[in-house]
Amino acid sequence: MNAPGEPDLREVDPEIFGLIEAEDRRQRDSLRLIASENYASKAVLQATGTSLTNKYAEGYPGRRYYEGMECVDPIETLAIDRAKELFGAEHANVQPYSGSPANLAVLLGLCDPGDTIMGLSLPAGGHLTHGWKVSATGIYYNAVQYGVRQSDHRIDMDQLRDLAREHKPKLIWCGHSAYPRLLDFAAFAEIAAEVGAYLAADIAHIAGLVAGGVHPSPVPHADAVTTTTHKTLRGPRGGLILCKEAHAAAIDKAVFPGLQGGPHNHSTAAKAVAFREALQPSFKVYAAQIVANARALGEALMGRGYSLVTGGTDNHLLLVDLTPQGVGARKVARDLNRCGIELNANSVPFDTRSPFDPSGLRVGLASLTSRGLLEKDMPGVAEFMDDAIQGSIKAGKKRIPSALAEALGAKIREFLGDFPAPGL
Ligand code: DSN
Repeated sequence: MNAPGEPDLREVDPEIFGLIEAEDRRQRDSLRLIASENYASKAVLQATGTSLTNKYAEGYPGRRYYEGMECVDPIETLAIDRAKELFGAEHANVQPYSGSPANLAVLLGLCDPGDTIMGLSLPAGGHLTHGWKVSATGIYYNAVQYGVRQSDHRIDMDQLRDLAREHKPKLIWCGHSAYPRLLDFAAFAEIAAEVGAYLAADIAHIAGLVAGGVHPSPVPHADAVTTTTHKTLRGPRGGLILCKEAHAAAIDKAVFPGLQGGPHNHSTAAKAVAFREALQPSFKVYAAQIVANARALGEALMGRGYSLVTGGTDNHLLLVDLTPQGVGARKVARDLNRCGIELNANSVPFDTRSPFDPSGLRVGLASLTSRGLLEKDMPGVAEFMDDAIQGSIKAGKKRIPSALAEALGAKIREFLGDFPAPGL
């Protein structure tokens, strides 16, 4: 595909080439437990690195502002058709650059600035774009936040109903970035209908589980559904909006020209590939395995004395609460990274620590499941985590000792040797 004699990346920019190679190695050698990440397949990565990046395509298939759409139009149409088939949706917009622009587009399409919206608060496991005060969604809209119950850390549907009756929102968000239980979309829809609000579901974290049939789908219940395509869904970095046909024109207009310019066609192609992969029967097995692995890791960690928010999980993630250990999670997460265990510190519900050094560790199983790990492998993962957490706690304010971090890192590399990293 190169012009004759055209040098490749290694020659043009050895510095960037070297850093990309190092990142490949890091992803191969680490226990990747960040709940919002995954390994995209080789086919998805191949579609991403193509000539499609050179092409502008403002507009929608058949209605563009540029010429030369012979290939881009069918690519976007395939992505749309596959997204609709995968989720059983009436309409799909595959152009959002990621999840945050997708959420903003829903607000732009269905609400007016200043309207009241509701969402699960960030400390309770919600997302910035569901109306948190520092996000545009909390600045340009009157955001009311609901939470989880103190008693069991499950979403407080009674509080949601009371707040909805009091504030009469134009739109209610359901969805999360750190909540380990199933969402009852029908119950959300009932409350939204009672107060005349739109229901928008952000399934960024669980889209792969919904597509794989192991989490209920919001599509029959919600006016609009947004997702990223790169988490449990295993696609490229990107976003997607599904909606009822009645909202299709408003949503499309909000994405373009409301918020975005030309779609990223290389990402659209890679989304189409990922949707095709997710339509295969093997994806159902994969999605079920993610949940089985998360449950097995949760059991193994609880067996080692760790406390989990809500006492377990129904989805791909666990929130380990380090409050009983009396330590902040930030330093522990950094020490784990030094050992080759990659996760993030996260607030737990009613956290008494600051969001910069919260009490929780968020742990997701999509990436390890993509490498082929099964329930039987989870006690080993728990042991690595426990050794690193205990080493970090013992080191107090100091870094975990290098000798321990290196020894654990070597054991983890050997352990992962049996599980090839897709795409790399
Ligand atoms: N940043 C993503 C996450 O980690 O959950 C959500 O946007």
